Amino acid sequence: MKLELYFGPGACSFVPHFGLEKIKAATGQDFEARTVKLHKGEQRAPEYLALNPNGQVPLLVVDGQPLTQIVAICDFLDRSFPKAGLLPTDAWARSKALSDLAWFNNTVHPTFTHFFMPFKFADDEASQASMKGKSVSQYRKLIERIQDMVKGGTPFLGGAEPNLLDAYALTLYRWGGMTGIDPASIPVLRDYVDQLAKHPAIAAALERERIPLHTYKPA
Ligand SMILES: N[C@@H](CCC(=O)N[C@@H](CS)C(=O)NCC(=O)O)C(=O)O
Repeated sequence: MKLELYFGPGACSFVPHFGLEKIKAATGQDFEARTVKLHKGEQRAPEYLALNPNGQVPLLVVDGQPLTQIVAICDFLDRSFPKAGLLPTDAWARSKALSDLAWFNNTVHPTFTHFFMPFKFADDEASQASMKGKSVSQYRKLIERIQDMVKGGTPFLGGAEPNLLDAYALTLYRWGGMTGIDPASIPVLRDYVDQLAKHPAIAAALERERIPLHTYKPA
């Protein structure tokens, strides 16, 4: 199978990126990683839009066929490579994990988007500033809920080994630093992320994307 992942460094595409690294380690199935420079607008280039009309990452091209949306990509990777341990195998536990993955994707993630790209939602500066302020406080509450989820992990959301949920939690933690969330105020999540970063598949994806784990800069 030929797998090509289009990713933006530090973006939500980190989730399938981790998944593909874990698949490679578990099965030997390789993938090609193609960088999309989001800050340069490469996601809006005609050739890219032909593959993904949403103009976003991630995009997984499987034997020439494009697949978009994190939840669908994760489901495909897990079903195709069950030995990689990307999601639980038990039907109920798998659906619960997909439920959390969907919540990360359709609630936590868009809250950050309102902070990071307010211009997508309003034209005037006052509305954008107001939206950014509101989304920061909302995002903190959501990150605290993720910290609560992590408290129940053993030691990861995926159990003894990190799974796709852990890769998304790490991504959302990194974004939290950009919104001004001091890691010292979420010590359980910070320590969990530090542990997570030691896992070979997480470490490999962080290295290829050349991104720091902690993004918080005191004002
Ligand atoms: N629901 C989409 C969300 C994808 C998304 O928001 N991607 C962001 C990066 S995290 C992106 O490509 N943004 C660039 C843009 O919108 O111009 C998915 O699951 O794939």
